[in-house]
Amino acid sequence: MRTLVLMTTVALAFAAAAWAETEIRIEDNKFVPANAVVPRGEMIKWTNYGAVVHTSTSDTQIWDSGDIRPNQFYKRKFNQTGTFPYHCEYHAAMRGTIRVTDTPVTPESFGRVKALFR
Ligand SMILES: [Cu+2]
Repeated sequence: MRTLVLMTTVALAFAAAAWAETEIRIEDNKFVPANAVVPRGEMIKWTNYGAVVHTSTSDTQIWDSGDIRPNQFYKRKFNQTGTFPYHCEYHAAMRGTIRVTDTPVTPESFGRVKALFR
C-alpha cells in the first residue's frame, strides 16, 4: 500500500512538473504566443525555432536571456503575479507579454507534492 501511494505521488509529481512548464516559440521574427497567460510559479521556456539569434529581454530589466541561438532555449520561472512585457534585443518588432495570474490551487498543490521529495 505504501508503495502504491509513493508511486502515485511520483506520477503526480511528474505530471505536475510537466504541466508547470509553458513553451513560447521564438520564430523569425515573432514570439508565439506573443501574449501568454500562466499561473504563478510557472516555468516559461523560450525555444528558438528560427534561423537567427534572438533574445527574451524584459522591458523592465527583470530578466535578459542573452543570445538564444537557433535550437537553443532559455527558461525562467515566474513566481510573481503581474504583467511582464518583453522584447528581442535584435528585432524591435518582436514584442511579447507574460501575464502571471494568481491561481492558488495548482501551484500550491504542486508545491505540496514537491515538498514530499525535499
Ligand atoms: Cu529577434
